Amino acid sequence: MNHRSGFVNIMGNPNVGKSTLMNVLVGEKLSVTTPKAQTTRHRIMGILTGEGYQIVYSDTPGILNPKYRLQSAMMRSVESALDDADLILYVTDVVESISKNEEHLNRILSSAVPKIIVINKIDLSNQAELEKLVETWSALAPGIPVLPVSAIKKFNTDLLLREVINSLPEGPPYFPEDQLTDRYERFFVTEIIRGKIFETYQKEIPYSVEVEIESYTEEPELNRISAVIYVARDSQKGIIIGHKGSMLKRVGTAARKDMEEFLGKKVFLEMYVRVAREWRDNPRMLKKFGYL
Ligand SMILES: Nc1nc2c(ncn2[C@@H]2O[C@H](COP(=O)(O)OP(=O)(O)O)[C@@H](O)[C@H]2O)c(=O)[nH]1
Ligand SMILES: [Mg+2]
Repeated sequence: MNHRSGFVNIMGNPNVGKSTLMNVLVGEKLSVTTPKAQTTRHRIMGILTGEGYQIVYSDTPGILNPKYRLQSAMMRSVESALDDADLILYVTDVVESISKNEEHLNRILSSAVPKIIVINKIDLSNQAELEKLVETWSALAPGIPVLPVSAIKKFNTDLLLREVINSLPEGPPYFPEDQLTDRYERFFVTEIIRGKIFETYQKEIPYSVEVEIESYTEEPELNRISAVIYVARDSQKGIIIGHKGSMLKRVGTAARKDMEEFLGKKVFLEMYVRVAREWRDNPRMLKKFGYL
């Protein structure tokens, strides 16, 4: 068989498990996954090269109706994912309502790009419920394959991989075979911190935070990383830091551990908190953070 390659964009509503699924399909933890919606803000590529194929996955932010300029920028990256795909994995799960964001769903379903509908989280369902759900999706999207999986339990994910390969056009690899992603270490380091912030703080806080790496020095024994946590309001600064710095310390320790695992190297991590008032609506700041 000839070599197959292509761009596979993972789309769907927030929190259905898009990032978890991409990490499983690629076999690396590239994309931050948390129980909270809207963790993923950028498009992130995950490249899987195997015998006779190369798949370039893109994990995208979940579909939403924008409230901030930040979210409009996130939605533009979703839109662009519709244009440049050889295959779309439309991810849904066993709990979300099919009619959620119906308009976007219809746009995706009616686009000319080949698609696979992936019903994730089947570990939370039972056989009878699942059969009904598969039937409903098959009726809604005639001719489009519907595949139930569990990203967390890695159930049916090998089958999904086969389906993806078979759906790709013939073509040469786009990236060197050892390349895993289009992003640099710095990006993953900021994402690790953002992920820990999502896990540590409640309510609006994680959504008000952006992380920037101020300096990144690679020394033989360790990487020295200095990061700034930006918040949108003065009052949020104290919350991030916590009593005598306790919260920030917790974030730092957890983030450093993950970084060391990811980089296979010791890390010295410093973090500062700064206020960038209402940055989510500030075009200059959005540009600085790479959204515009
Ligand atoms: N039970 C179950 N939970 C899952 C599965 N896949 C993802 N999740 C959880 O769903 C939540 C959202 O996952 P995430 O990948 O961040 O979703 P995204 O917003 O679509 O990227 C996280 O808490 C995941 O652990 C699955 O197969 N089964
Ligand atoms: Mg995500």
